Amino acid sequence: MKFAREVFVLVSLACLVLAKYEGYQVWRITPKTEKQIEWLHYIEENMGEEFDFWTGVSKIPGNPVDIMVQPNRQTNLRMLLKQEKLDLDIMINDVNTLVTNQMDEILERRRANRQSVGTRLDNFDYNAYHTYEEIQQWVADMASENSDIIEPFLLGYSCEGREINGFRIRGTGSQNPYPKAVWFEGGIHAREWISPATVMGFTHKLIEEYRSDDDLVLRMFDNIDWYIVPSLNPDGYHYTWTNDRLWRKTRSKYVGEACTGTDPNRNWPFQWGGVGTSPFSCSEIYHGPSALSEIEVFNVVEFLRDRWYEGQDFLMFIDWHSYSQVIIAPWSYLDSNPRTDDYQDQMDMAKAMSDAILATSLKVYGMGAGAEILYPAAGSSKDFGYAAVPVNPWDYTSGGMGAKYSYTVELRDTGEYGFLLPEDQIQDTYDEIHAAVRAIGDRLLTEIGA
Ligand code: 0X9
Ligand code: ZN
Repeated sequence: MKFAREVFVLVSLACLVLAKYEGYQVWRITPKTEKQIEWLHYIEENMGEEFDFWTGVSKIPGNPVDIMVQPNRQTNLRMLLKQEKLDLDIMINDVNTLVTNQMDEILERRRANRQSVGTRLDNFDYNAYHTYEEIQQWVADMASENSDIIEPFLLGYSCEGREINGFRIRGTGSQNPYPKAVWFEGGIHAREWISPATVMGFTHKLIEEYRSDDDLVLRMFDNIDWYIVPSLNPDGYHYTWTNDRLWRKTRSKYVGEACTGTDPNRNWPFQWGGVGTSPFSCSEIYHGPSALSEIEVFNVVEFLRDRWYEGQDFLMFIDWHSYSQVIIAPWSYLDSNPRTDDYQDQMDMAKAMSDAILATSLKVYGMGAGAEILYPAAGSSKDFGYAAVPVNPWDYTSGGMGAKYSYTVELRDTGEYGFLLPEDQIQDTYDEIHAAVRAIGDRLLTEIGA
């Protein structure tokens, strides 16, 4: 009965999704001059409600910008682009058909054979996208099936009251009560479905390797604690399954504000509200009414500071996103000279990741400091991850976590499907990232002398 109701809800809501993007297209625009970049910035800042910038305007001439354009704005934007002497390539000709077909395929498979989209661990389908409830179940099942090395935790509740769940992996040979630690979070942006799917996929592979006595993974788990939260924005993620596949933000709504949702990747306390953020609630990069206004972000800060207070030192912080295939280091809040003091080490680590990816799948992942290779974005997670812990760790509104290796990683692809990455690319994505995580483990172990 429960399944029938679930299908009914999904089918009826898929119709909403179907209606929403009729006539929408994704255009790629490649500015070649500073002036064209400036103009695109102006459009992003002032017409962000009409045009959904799937990727931000990069500082580097020659880097493309992908914009989703609604049908009644296409003629107008074409004219403006012509005036600015900017060409366009149509990346996705029919967003609606892509969304609808993908959703139909998912629902059809569920209808035809529920087993094939396993919801319990023994038949969990890592090559399918899962609902938030299924992700939660996966977290619980992973913990109970691997209770010798996995300890689940409740990070807190989302704005709409959903539990946000994660777990810590610590090998049975761990000697230290407070080993060095790594933080991985997925799904902070709701529509980036490949993020939770990848986090679950590579985690599963690592656990299997641990069980088969893989030397590197044994050492990784015995010497480092791995904290993993696959889906950090459950309300937004749920909304992408039920109402709007391309929703990005949280689902909080503030009195007096016109629109719902804050960009959780502009809501972190370090340098909150600075360059590359918006004070307007309808913007996709709305920073929220105050730092940490989003309970989902607050939960992470509180949880990590608690661990730090207990004596745990975070070496790494990765926020998994999509898309563009790039490994992004701090700083993001500085408009110029954004390289940190640890830039070289951060790039060496990123290079090890991208080499491992290349060797696995031949996919190329770029790297660099956020505000140098892309665009500034104050109040983002990677700056929080890197910034030093303040003298008073209970002051959540200042500083960060002091993780030398703090990144945003943008997963596949480079724009063919963008946020609508087909399920048949999930496995290749988590396989290449699994290789990157092994490379991370290897380097971190060397760094701590283990
Ligand atoms: O804009 C973001 O929050 C991230 N991109 S996404 O398409 N996943 O939303 C990237 C943030 C990277 N940092 C900087 N650009 N500085
Ligand atoms: Zn993102």
